[in-house]
Amino acid sequence: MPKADIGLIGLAVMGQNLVMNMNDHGFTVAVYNRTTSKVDEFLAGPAKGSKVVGTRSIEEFVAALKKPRRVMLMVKAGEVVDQFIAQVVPHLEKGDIVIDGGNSLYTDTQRRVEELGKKGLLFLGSGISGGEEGARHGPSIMPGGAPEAWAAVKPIFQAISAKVEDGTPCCDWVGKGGSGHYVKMVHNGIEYGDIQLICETYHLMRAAGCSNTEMAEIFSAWNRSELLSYLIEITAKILAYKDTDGSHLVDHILDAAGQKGTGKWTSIDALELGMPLTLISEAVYARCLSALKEDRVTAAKVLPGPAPKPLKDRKEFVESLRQALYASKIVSYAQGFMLMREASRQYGWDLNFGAIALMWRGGCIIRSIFLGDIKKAFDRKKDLHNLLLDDFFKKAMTGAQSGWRSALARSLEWGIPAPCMTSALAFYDGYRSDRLPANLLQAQRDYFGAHTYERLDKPRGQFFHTNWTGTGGSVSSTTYNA
Ligand code: NBP
Repeated sequence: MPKADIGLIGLAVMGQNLVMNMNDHGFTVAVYNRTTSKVDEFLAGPAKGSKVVGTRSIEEFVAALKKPRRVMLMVKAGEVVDQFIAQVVPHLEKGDIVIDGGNSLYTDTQRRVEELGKKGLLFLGSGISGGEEGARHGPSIMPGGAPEAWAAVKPIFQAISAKVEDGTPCCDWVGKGGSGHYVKMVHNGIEYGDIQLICETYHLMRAAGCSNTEMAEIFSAWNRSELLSYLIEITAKILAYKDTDGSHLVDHILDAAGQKGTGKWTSIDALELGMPLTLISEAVYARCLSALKEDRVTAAKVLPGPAPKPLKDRKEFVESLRQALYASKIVSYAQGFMLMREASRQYGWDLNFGAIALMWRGGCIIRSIFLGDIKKAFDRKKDLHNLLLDDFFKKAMTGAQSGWRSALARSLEWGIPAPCMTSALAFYDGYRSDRLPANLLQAQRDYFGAHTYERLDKPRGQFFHTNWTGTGGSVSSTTYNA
């Protein structure tokens, strides 16, 4: 007799913890894993004494599920997801649901929703964030795909997800197609930005002579301000953490960053959509540059640059860094929401931005008090065009601006790179400029390639070409934007 409410394939760190979370909330979960010995280890270990049903073949796994069957995959993204879909689908019936909870590329999800849809099956691509602890005690869950599947999955997902203070789950319906994985992808991109901003702050504080212990205290204090967030909290703990010999562990860690691709995907999609996602892209490049450790060690011996100078007032500098971090973070989120707004428009998803801010408010790696402020901004104005134009954030930017500029002036003077903070300020100054030098740029394009230009004194959409040299023709190139 089938008895499991849901089945989960993939018993690595995320899968195991999600299963135990579902079990704690009263759901019976059937599990399967390619290496079936892991099923036995799980049943004898973390799942001992639980209602979890272990299975050792796909047939046994599917047979253990109540109808409509809910099959969740928590496996390595990419081909492995397609392989498991191919194995499971022959055993499913119309109306059954397949959920991919891994970090899949949203275009793959889009394709899978369509392919399974043709077979009468409902596919969901659901981003899940919060790492091991989130999976176990309440992650942020971002489901999208076949809308008909949502009602059958909602009770389980909302029960196991994180909750904000008033009990609202950090899980809501995102939208059609690949939108759930898209929103998770942007979440990860924003995470790249947040992490890099904190690292730049740390780099500048260290250059100013702050010790690890002082920095741990500063980040702890900031975690009681508008910067309160999971990433600031763990940064304080990391900076205070001592190795077995009593020295600070952070000083022994190699400065070469890893990455698994979601930041890069976000930047690539921003380029595709023509959105200026400068901060997240800089964060991806900062990881790439850090990974060139050997090159940097060589260059450090050869290339000259300035050195940090002693400060008269370190406290004031630390305060300016706090402002730089806060203002840059606002720009990063403004850019992230700009990207999702454009994606929603171009891909036809009708995303609910307030709901997305709420989903990220708890459970996930970027959880913060700040996301509550973003939610409030979208509550004030559902179709808010840009976060920077909301009164709360406008005021915050005004308050943080002088510190932001002076902190970055120091970074330039001292030769300490702060690519994300600097690009954030360049974006801010560009976004608030009613005139940029693109008039000259358009003239250059028209000069060398007859690419045409629009005029300030003529309606938009009317294009002109000038025979700049007197020797060119009057034929212009076709006008389009890639
Ligand atoms: P992994 O991403 O390490 O995947 C492990 C699972 O994939 C195991 O069940 C493994 O089976 C299976 N697998 C692999 Br690897 N190669 C396979 C193959 N060729 N054929 C069949 N199965 C294969 O686990 P995870 O870290 O728990 O993450 C699961 C998903 O969730 C991923 O998409 C990940 O990106 C995403 N995610 C992870 C985190 C996190 O903090 N780790 C957070 C949020 C989302 P085996 O046991 O037989 O090798």
